[in-house]
Amino acid sequence: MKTPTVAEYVLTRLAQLGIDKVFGIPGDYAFSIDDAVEQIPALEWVVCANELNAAYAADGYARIRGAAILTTTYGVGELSAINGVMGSLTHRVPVFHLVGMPSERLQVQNLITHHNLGDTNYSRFVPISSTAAGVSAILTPTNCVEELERVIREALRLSKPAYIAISELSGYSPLVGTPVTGKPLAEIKRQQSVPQELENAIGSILARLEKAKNPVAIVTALTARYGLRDQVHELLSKINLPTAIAPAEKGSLDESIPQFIGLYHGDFSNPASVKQVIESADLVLDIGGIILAELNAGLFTDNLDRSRMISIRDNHVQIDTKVFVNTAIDDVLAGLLAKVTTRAQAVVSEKVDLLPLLDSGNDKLSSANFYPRLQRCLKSGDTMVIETGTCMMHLNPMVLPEGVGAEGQGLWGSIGWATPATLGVCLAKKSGRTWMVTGDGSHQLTLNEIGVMGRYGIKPVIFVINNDIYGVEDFFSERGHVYDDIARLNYHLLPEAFGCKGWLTAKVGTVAELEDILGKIEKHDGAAYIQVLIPESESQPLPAEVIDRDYKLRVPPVG
Ligand SMILES: Cc1ncc(C[n+]2csc(CCOP(=O)(O)OP(=O)(O)O)c2C)c(N)n1
Repeated sequence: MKTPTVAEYVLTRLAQLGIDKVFGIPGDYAFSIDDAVEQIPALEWVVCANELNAAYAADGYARIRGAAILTTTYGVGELSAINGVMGSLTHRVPVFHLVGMPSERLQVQNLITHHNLGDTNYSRFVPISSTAAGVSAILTPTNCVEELERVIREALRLSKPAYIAISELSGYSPLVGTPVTGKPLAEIKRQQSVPQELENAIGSILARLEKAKNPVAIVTALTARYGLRDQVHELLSKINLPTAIAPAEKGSLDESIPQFIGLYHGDFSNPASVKQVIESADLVLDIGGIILAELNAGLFTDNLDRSRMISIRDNHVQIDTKVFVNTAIDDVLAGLLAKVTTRAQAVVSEKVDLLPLLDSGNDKLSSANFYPRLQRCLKSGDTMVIETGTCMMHLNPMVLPEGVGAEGQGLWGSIGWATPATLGVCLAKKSGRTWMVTGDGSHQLTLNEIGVMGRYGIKPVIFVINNDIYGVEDFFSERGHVYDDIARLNYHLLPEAFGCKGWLTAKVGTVAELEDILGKIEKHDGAAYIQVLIPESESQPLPAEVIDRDYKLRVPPVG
């Protein structure tokens, strides 16, 4: 058998994880990687509109499949992707970022080439891209086998992106060493535990659970990142604790399970009773490790007593001031599942209900009448992709029907993420529809990915909430700034302009128009793209005292 080149080997090895798409943009320094993608039958190129979009698309794909491949070129390409890669780092999504660098021959001779700053500093970008990722390596023909195994192992262990730089010359060079054949991601044990710590952690959790009178649970997205959704559901059905999620964790749970009580979001919890249920519990079992960033904690209106919390994080468990380290989250969940005593069904005082269907006929569209109708369209197996902005504030508290997943980027919060992420989610899913809701301002950052969606024949259902402003910004400041006005586009004409074939498109302003198009979408086996007119006047500032409270925290008064 012919010895593979370094680039061929790296891509073959990554494909063995179960990855079948490569998102990116080619470039001359990356040709060895770009060519290898074309040559490996298990992989398909997805040529994105720009590198940032490609990073977002890879992030969306990896959220469904567990890992993704992104490829960009030296400097100009990798730097454009960084915001997206850091979003993956924040949300703990393993994306393998392959970057083609100038050849060592050029570097050694101190020749000045393009994508540098007119100098010969070829090590300028490596630290930047490495920091954005979390795990990194520069591969050569002789270190490739070992270094790649380390990078794969560490990226999966930490659930973080990896930066893999390969020079043009190294990429085309034959591999030195014995190739490794890896397992699919689902069969890999990603973290190991120290047995004694694990046993002690599980024992302590069980003892606390045993004593607790009114315990509750919080589940975070980290569990999904480690592929533990099913184990979490199984555990919850056994321990029967009333369970909430915080906004950034939307999609971590099937919201139809009987234990689900809603959104824990400080004073903005939904239903409002969730705040009281969670904060008055004598034990909060935090499965995944809640991150109390201000937007995840109701502008810091949370009041979680650490001494009453057990946090099961990726590789440690914290119970008040006791910390158990090297306890892999899958081992902790498996141990609990095996040993926990089944508790009686949790009493859930208030269930999150479907949103009420308001208005009819020629009534103008508003958030209050749009979201309830969208909610009723979702079916088991579907995924909702949620953009940061006003739509996220409506969609996070909206309960999802059985079997409906959700993906959002509420912690990193880089607007524009959702459109390319939808491309990635669609290409990763094997069944079910992908729905996406975005504000118009966010969509303008990355809407050129619509053309890519058309090219690859995916079938998302896209709603562009058109209020002609950066509306959510008004919640946190006064209304009427010129910098919150945006270009007014005829969004529903874009799919045609971008060459998308067979897309259902419409611009809707009344309830009747919305209901008509939703009926058509249900019957349509194809993509849909709907411009939804929502009045700008909905975007009113939050009450002054709420904003003030937030500002005081950010800028403490002097004296
Ligand atoms: C990349 C990036 N740039 C800027 C921001 C700041 N920002 C947060 S939300 C937002 C406006 C979103 O407006 P739009 O998508 O129109 O949604 P709306 O709230 O109006 O429904 C902006 C500019 C950000 N979060 N990310």
